[in-house]
Amino acid sequence: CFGSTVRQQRRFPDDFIFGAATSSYQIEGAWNEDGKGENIYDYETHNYPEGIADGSNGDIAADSYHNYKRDVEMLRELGVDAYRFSISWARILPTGFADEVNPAGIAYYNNLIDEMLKYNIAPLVTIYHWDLPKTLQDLGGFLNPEFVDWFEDYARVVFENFGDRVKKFITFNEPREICIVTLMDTGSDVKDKLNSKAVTTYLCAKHLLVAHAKAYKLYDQEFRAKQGGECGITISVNWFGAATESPEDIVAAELRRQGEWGLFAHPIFSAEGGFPKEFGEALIEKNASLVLADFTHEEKAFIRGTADFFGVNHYTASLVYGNKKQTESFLPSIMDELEYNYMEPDDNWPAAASSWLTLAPDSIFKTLSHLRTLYNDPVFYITENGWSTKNGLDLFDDDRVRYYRASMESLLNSLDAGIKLKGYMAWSLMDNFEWSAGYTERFGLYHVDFSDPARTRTPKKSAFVYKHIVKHRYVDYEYEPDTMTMTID
Ligand code: GBH
Repeated sequence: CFGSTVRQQRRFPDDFIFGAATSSYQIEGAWNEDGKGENIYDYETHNYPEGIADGSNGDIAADSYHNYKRDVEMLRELGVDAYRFSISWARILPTGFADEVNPAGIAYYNNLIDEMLKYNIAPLVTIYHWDLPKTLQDLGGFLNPEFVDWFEDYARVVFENFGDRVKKFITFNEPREICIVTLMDTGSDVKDKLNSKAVTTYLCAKHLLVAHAKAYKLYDQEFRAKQGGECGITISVNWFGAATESPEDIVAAELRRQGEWGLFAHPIFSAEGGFPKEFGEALIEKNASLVLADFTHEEKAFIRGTADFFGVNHYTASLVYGNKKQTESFLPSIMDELEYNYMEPDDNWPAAASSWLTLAPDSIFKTLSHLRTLYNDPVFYITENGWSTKNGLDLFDDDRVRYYRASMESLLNSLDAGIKLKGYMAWSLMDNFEWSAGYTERFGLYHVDFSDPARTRTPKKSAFVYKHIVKHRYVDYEYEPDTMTMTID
């Protein structure tokens, strides 16, 4: 019953949006060109290179600042409908503040957007994908209550300049990673500031969510009528399943889900708003940090319902064991407080180059079904999903092909179940600076030669397979590219 003929009958609807994703710091380079300001990753990688696996940085990265036309050409080769990229805050607002706009920065994104629109490729713009202006970090970053206004001012500049052509905005990429994980393994300043105590996690979450809601309302009230687009947020939602049917495992898995993503999803998407209830209770028993950072009634109401869609970055899954404590805590603050239970992937799940990434069965479907029930059937986009291989010329990336095909089946399962899933963005269009892994882990559909000043991009086998799926709207397991030369159809 696993025959390819059976699977081939399942097709993606014509209006399902396929795309690919990147983020500014990971691809752009040109870190100090044409008036761009310094951001926290410039600062971190320059001052604490030991925190990056290969001591590298994003100074040049894939040099997309100079290669954006080639990037759009790659999107045309793939035949995708959309491209998700992010705006570098310090490139358009070098001081972080909106009173000084950098025309060269605005011009770069205008050129990129116009180039995409020439070929009917829709921009999906992430307003913030981790590269905070250093000036704002020096003022406390997300922990400063003023952050909400800095972000609203920045969002206004983005809507004003690009909203005539951009119809989908994502305020933040992965609040969990911003408030809990950011740079945690670089031994850095930013990490120490953000993670020294659990309370900072909750304060960060609170300010981030209020900032998101402010930007959403700004769009809704001042831009939507004339620009006609949508605004949402992207949260990293991996699947955390109970290891067994035992009550301990079930309770532990639920607590884990709420601590991993409920903290950020619940305030926006739940009917009651605020931090997840059980999670709050568990913490309040421990200490007062959540209480200190909890929302006021007004804030709860202000944040609730502020998303036209739910962007989900989904990569993997873990099994949670209620009877085993996590010995070494990966996320220092929040995990210690909650005494999170142990979790690990199933031994049988294939492992990627990244330690945290395995191919888990049908995990997109499991995740979306769960979210759909919890949050009253929202519109979803998968805004990231992808597989890492080790540094090297991995052009025949059959393990990435296997991962993408499995994801496609899980998307189809979600569509069959009636989940309002509108699109899928592969991470990533091309190899890029993989944060603390530097260039040692590669997620691209296109290989990038980082030793070549031209940063030549070469399609991998997965690019051909993805292109075939996008074009024919089904997964053909027999398909093999007959040449590794890409064309634009
Ligand atoms: C996404 O995060 C990011 O949005 C994107 O920028 C990134 O390139 C992509 O995933 C691939 O990583 O190495 O054990 O310290 C996904 C969530 C959270 C996964 C942090 C990696 C670090 C685990 N990420 N996590 S570890």
